[in-house]
Amino acid sequence: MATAKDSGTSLRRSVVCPNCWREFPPTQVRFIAESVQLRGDPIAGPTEQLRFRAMRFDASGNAIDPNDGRCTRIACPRCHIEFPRALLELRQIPISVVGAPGSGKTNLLASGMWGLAQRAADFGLEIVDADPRFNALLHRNESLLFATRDPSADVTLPKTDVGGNDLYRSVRIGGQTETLTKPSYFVTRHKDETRRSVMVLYDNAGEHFLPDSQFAGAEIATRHLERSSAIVTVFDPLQDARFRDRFAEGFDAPHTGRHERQELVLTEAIARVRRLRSLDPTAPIPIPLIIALTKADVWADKALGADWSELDLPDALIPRRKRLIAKLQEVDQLAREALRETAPEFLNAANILAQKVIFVPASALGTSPTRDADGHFKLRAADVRPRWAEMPFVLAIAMSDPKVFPMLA
Ligand SMILES: Nc1nc2c(ncn2[C@@H]2O[C@H](COP(=O)(O)OP(=O)(O)OP(=O)(O)O)[C@@H](O)[C@H]2O)c(=O)[nH]1
Ligand SMILES: [Mg+2]
Ligand SMILES: [Zn+2]
Repeated sequence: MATAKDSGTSLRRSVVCPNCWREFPPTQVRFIAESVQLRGDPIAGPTEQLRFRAMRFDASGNAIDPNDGRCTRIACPRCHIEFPRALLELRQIPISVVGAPGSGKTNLLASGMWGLAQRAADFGLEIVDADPRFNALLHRNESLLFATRDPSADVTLPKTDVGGNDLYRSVRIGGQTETLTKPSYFVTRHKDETRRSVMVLYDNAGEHFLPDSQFAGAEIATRHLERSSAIVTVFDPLQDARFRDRFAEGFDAPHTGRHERQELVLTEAIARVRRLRSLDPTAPIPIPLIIALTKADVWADKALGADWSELDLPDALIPRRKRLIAKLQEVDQLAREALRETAPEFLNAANILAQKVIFVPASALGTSPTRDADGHFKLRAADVRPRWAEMPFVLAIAMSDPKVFPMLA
């Protein structure tokens, strides 16, 4: 097959579909027809190009569709959803982003992945888009936050829909419609390693994680929890009255509804992990849990000390990793202290639910939306100045690779 020949690497023995989690050998992959006449697919839908099993290939190994079109795009044999060709060769690191509505997941993903693209080398990482077409939504959000020219323009990101085509794909399998969450894909490599991996990132509407979710398909839309190598749980301390009173008195910003019991979102997510993977319902899960304490711009100076995000890293790679992890562990302890005082049930839930838990403060925006003259909240482009937004994702990559980061094992 072209991918294998072109890149000089070999195909994996089996691939797991990042959308429906079917495991299949690469030889069963479907190609996506390019000929305009071959429109309509029984599973992907009438506006999609036909998916087919290739019988004919050109000299470079690309499939030839029944109308002689040259096809390079590939899809899953079960759900027929397209995925990047890199998945045929590289290990996946799926990362689920979990959190209550309005906790800050979408802003953290956009700001964090932007920050990681700028500063990957600082953390001994390389990171590139697996194929930008799949990351369009994330890139749109990044561009709005960080490439808006007019400094006073409002760059508020929209709330994540519970349905819709931007983030979800509906397919018809065996007469049933399934709505699956579309991930973003990045190829990552640790500087001193040759092996590359594909980081697969899932965002959802917070409503999908609520224990009593009224949304049909919430379980299917969060089925990535079955495969994730790490879970980033976004906890918004400002949704908790006790925390607000102690560390953010007088805080005034838009709220999409207060979720005082965010530990229930976490408990529900972990319950789904256990159900989907048939794990002991009482034992801590073996998947690393990274708790991103968001909106740190509002509360962290008071709760953790004004120097919480200062990071002076040495040049050499190994001491640099050690220093980074030492700093993150130090801040984790400070954050635990602040939570012990204000939201002990959340701290306890996290400790009981997973074997490896780390708390990391992060500010996706570095500022809160402010009220303008007409009373509406607005986020000015010029005010966006993230701090540590990439850290939860650095940790997710590091904790999925205890060989490279033994200090986290
Ligand atoms: N102060 C401050 N506010 C933030 C930050 N990140 C997000 N917010 C605000 O929090 C609100 C919700 O942010 P989102 O990223 O949309 O939250 P979400 O978790 O994706 O929400 P759903 O899509 O509804 O589940 C918005 O009003 C943001 O402006 C931050 O770093 N600091
Ligand atoms: Mg969102
Ligand atoms: Zn699939």
